[in-house]
Amino acid sequence: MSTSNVLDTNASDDLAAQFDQIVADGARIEPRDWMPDGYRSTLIRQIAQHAHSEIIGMQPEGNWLTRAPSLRRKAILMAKVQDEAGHGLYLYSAAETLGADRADLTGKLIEGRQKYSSIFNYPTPTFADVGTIGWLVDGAAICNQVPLCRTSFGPYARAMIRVCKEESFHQRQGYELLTTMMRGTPAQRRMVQESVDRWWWPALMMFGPPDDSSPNTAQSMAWGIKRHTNDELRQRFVDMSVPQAEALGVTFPDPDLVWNAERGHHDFGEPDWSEFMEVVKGNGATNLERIAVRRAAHEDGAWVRDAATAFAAREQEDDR
Ligand code: FAQ
Repeated sequence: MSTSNVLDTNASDDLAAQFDQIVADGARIEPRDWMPDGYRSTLIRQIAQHAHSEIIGMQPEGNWLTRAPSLRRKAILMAKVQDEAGHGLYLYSAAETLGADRADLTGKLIEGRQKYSSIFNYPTPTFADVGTIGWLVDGAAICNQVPLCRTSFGPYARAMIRVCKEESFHQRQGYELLTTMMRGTPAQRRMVQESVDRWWWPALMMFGPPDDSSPNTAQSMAWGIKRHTNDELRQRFVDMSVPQAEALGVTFPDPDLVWNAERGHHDFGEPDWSEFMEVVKGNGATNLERIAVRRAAHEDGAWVRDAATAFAAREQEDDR
């Protein structure tokens, strides 16, 4: 081995040791720091999937913007859907600090080469779904994302702090909407229960496959990207949701859901993982529609991107 190769090996050993120490200390890796290629690509995969979910996640509730039952509900819903767009933007920016290109990520989403959360491939046929998404979908998102405020990559952790604050408001508005409907007519109460029946199992699937069939969890935990496993967070979500359902006056569609005093947790049934796999493969009820809407929005926005690029080029020209 030549002298320069020995020096290179020693230098990269030092960098890897520094990286391991930062992770072991629970401190943050920043974009300028050395990181293993697998750490970078895992983060780009997860952050991109997360960003795509926020953007595609505007559609199911956005479906109700033109038909919200009052001005107050419309204003709340509009603010929530706009917040999700903002979350997508923070996340794409975090991915860019890792060297990813935003246009490339958008292209991969539209071409079906990158995933987004399974939960957004279910339809929203009633206004109660707006409340249920806020309560259960944002509730599951919070459960998953609060630990990500301590994830080992600095820009992702910092983005999550703001996202979680906004998601808490989203969850409360959903729960408040459902509480109002539960105080309404028998038909409104039935609408809430029917909506909860449709969203409960898909919400549990948001946490990802069971730990024994999750290929990424072990390495992501070792790198401090994930702080808890998929099953740990799913259990936390079930335990959190049961008393909220009781207070609301609805039930979950799971005959196996029961308090287990010995474990200090609720036991619950197994989600239909074959349904999950089908949805993730693109065969859910609304996958095609979601991507078609996203593609159309991207194409309709081409003139804005062209104008912004032309303006930036002109500014540079003027500066010379
Ligand atoms: N849907 O090995 P794991 C929101 C994929 S919240 C689709 O366990 P990992 C807020 C996974 O990518 C929703 N695919 O993977 C909102 C992997 O595939 P790959 C977004 C899923 O990454 C509310 C494969 O299965 N939140 O948007 C799903 O360690 C209301 C094996 O899985 C986040 O993205 C799924 N549910 O753990 C917006 C949170 N689960 O890439 C609007 C950040 C797994 O190897 C309205 N992400 N897969 O081919 C995470 O915490 C993690 O990525 C997990 C998955 C936990 C989702």
